[in-house]
Amino acid sequence: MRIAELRATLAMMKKMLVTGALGQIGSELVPALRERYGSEAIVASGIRFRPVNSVTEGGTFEILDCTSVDDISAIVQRHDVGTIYHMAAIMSAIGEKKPEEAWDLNFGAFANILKVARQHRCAVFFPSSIGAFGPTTPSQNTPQDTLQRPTTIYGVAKVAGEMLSDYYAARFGLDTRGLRLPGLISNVTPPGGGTTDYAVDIFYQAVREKRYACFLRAETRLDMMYMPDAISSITQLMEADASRLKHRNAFNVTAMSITPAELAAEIQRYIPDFVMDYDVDPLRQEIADSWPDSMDDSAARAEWDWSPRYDLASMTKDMLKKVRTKLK
Ligand code: AKB
Repeated sequence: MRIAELRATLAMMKKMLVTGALGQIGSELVPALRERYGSEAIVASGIRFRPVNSVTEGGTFEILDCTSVDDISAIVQRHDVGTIYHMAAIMSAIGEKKPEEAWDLNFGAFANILKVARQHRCAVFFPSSIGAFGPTTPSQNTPQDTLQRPTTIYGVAKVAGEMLSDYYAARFGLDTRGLRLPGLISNVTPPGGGTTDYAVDIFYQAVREKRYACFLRAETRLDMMYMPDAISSITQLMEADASRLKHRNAFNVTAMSITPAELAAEIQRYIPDFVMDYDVDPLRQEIADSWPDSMDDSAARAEWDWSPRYDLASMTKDMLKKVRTKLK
């Protein structure tokens, strides 16, 4: 076995820590990682409270406040962690209501993660976002490498996180990788305080009430992705051959570029009497208007073979099926 292969195997044997494991992505990432690598290989963590659910009961779960370097370091040492998936974050709309807190968590806690990762030579996954772009970014087919001057604290922290990740990779040889995720559509854990959350809420309201008041205007176009694709994109990137990666932080990834009106029309194919109203929230509309309409994800496709499975039609069909079962 060559030294590089031996190192890779040893790295694989170390554990994987997921922060923010009870959040929208974490609560689906943890079961997927347990399934893929074995539940003994995964350490899920969340701040402060421990509800009884599949994440807390299906394997190791630790209470972890990522604003403390010492606490992160203790868990990394105790469990012999080799990879950190840092999912703890405050979403864009909530971030505008408490910007200092959002900065401390979305950037400060991530800087702590990198510090600990450097000490213990951990690989790191960073979830950046379409929020890392701003009103001066080209909004159609947004290039991988382009102008990034976001106008939200969420976006400022994402750009800073992307840059600090690349700095640790270049300066300290750390294996940091990241994705610019679009709005995520899921049926396990509801999102909270995001600008793209309408694309989840609409399904619950369509099934329950056959009516939904959307907080974005009908024609607001944004990139979206179904959660199973988001989970695959994360594991695929982290397993990608490092020698093929020209970029690291962070890859544009998308699965569909849709408007509220288009999503409503797709839902009406299954629920013909579904009615969409619009009750626009000026804050979230302003944020959405500053984000791209559609990202170019060709770098991800070329460097690690990214390709989504779900489009608008297949995502809508599956979401309605799962939400109907859940609400029965
Ligand atoms: C949000 O709307 O804040 C998030 C995101 C696109 O990063 N879902």
